[in-house]
Amino acid sequence: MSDYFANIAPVTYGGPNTTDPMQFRHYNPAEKLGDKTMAEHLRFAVCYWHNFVWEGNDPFGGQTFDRPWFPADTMDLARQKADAAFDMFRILGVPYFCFHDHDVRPEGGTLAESHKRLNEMADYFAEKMAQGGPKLLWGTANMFSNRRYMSGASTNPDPDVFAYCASTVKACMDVTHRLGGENYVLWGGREGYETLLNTNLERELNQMGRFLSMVVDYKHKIGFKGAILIEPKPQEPTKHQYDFDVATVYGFLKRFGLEHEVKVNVEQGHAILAGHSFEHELAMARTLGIFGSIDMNRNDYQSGWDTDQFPNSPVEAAMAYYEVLMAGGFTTGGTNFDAKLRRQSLDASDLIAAHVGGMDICARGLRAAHAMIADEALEGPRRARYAGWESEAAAAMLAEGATLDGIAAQAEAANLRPVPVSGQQEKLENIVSRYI
Ligand code: XLS
Ligand code: NI
Ligand code: NI
Repeated sequence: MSDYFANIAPVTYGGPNTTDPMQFRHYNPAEKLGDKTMAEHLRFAVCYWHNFVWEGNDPFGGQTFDRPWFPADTMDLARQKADAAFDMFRILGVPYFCFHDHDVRPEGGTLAESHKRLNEMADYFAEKMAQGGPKLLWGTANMFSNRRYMSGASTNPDPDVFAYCASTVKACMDVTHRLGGENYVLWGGREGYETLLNTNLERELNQMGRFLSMVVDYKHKIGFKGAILIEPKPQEPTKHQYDFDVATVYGFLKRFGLEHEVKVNVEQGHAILAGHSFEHELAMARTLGIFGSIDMNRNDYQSGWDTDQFPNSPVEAAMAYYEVLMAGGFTTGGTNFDAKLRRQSLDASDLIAAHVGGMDICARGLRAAHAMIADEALEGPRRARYAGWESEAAAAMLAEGATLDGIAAQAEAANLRPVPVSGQQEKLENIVSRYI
């Protein structure tokens, strides 16, 4: 226990009319939607890094937050940080959390010392998890903050960095496995480049492919049953990130024969930076068979960088959960809040209220999505739009044996004059609004 959240009671469901900012209005964990409860559908996770590590700095100014465990450079402070974190998990009643190695332990003077500290913190977590604390949705390695990674992690020109990364990822996978983690995430971090003038793009891609193949081999070697997830992001920190978006990642996985081994963790803010909507990225992942998990946040539409704000749009959440449900819902994945406060939100209660609001937005979105699917509110019109393809003649055009010149001959003989049909976008948007 820490006293950081001492005056804050566990958050409960107050119903749609509550005006208490520390109560849920929409997230009612035990409420059933179809055959699952809201908690089972959403599988919320709180992230360690934005909440307990980030100090509120931006490019023009340093620390604004004043947390008792800062600067967290001793194991003692790391444990204080963990105490506060697990208190917050309990107050929010979230079933999962996520962390990087670097979030939870101060780096040691040697690799071995760093791993020893990570394992000590994992022991500390294990005790707390056994006392009813949340489970681990995913673990990951921070291979982007330290200057040793400035030219890449597995894509680094220096083979020593590649080897250092192997040791780091192995240690993080071991800890994730030991804590019963349900996924292991690799976000590309510095896997990209600033300028082609100094970059051998072909070599770097091959290094990254080899590294990922070895990660997959190691997963099987230790019997880790969770999913390996890549988290696409198009820019920031490097100008050209190799894991640009879902489609790019799929091409990469195909090239290295890993498309049945690795899935994606899709983040709303990253989708927007890639010039996509969140639902586009999720629909793409579902279609390609690599949908895994989501990082829930929202991005500023004007800024051009990853603002990691808490979600506040029920329409965007509805469209996202629509795709999650259409993909069959989460299996090992979940909803990780990869979201941070604004740097002026100084109070412990801001951390709680931000998550309460975010969880409510997701619950609202989920509820709308679930109802739209049950009523076929969108699938009905969508099916009608493609109904022409149900005729035998139309289906034959896509069947094995059909040829371009054969179809051309038929089209010419029938003297086809296709009649344009309304796409009805506004009517469909109105349907979505009705469900919110
Ligand atoms: C950064 C990413 C990062 C990953 C985990 O933009 O979102 O936080 O989720 O390394
Ligand atoms: Ni993320
Ligand atoms: Ni991000």
